[in-house]
Amino acid sequence: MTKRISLTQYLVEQQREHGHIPGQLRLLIEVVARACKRIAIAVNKGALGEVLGSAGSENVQGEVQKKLDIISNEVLIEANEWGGHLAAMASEEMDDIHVVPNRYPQGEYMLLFDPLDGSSNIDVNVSIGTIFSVLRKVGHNRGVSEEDFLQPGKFQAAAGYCVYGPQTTLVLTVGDGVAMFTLDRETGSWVLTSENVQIPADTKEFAINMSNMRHWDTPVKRYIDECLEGKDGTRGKDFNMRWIASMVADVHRILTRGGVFLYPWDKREPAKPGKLRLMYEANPMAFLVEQAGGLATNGHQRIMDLQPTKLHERVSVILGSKNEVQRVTSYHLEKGAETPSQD
Ligand code: P6P
Repeated sequence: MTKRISLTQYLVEQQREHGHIPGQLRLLIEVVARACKRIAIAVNKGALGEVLGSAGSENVQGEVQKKLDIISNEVLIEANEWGGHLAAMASEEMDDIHVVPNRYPQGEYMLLFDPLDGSSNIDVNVSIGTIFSVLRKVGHNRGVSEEDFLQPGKFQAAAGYCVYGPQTTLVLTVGDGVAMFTLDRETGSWVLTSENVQIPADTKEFAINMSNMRHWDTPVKRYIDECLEGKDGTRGKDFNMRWIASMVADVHRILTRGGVFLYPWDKREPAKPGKLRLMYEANPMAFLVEQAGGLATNGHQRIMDLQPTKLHERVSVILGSKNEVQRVTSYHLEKGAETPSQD
């Protein structure tokens, strides 16, 4: 039974025992966690809070922004600007990076986030979430540019998400395993409810948007066909399918009970390597999944080894139970790199 301690106590004890959560990183995580509580309150209001529906604008991806996308983005920016722990921020909802204003001290870290992932689910009351990634600032001058963010995911100092579902749960790694904290609404505290999370190496559950089947590359088609053949086919077992169309919710299920998640390159837009964004979706989720014993590749190589070239670049994502990700990746490698691996 996991000892029921607060997020603060967990971070203090992790620093005391392992020494890799410096003060500024602990402050960053606590500020992000507090911001997620505020986002949860806005999300939970739903129609009562006049926060549903479209904001009537588009983000850098050309996607219609929901009101809650913008609210969540503003909550994270305002919460993190003044603390002295950050040099700059980047968000799915902002074209350019947001450098900490000169009226505040700059810190050692840079924060990237998808403030509210799964927006298409907001108005239909399905789980959504906030995804965040923490990088260390390179160099020690005050100037920060977009290029400073373009670090492979393996250099992340921390990563996590908050899923706004039946429970509000914060999932976090600082490079020493994965811990989960459930929001106690009576006290307003994040309470440790799971640590050293481990993804089973095998699974009977895959997550992919089946409506794109006719557009898939052959390695993905081969893998899913084998799953659908069930116990009479080459896999010798039946599979189940889940697709919530909210990456945070699908990844949370995989961290909790195993599975494999695929959002691969497909032929709809051949020049695009995938739909999901490398810097603030794939990299943080890959960090969490690997810390929980799983794998995360783009079909050809480890996602966290990819050298980013653009802040909002997209990537093909295959992540989850180790043995399944290895199988899908081997099918891609057998076929050769026909599809672009990066933007
Ligand atoms: P589709 C949500 O918009 C998102 O970015 C991820 O959270 C999710 O996994 C994916 O897109 C869903 O995409 O094409 O199935 O709607």
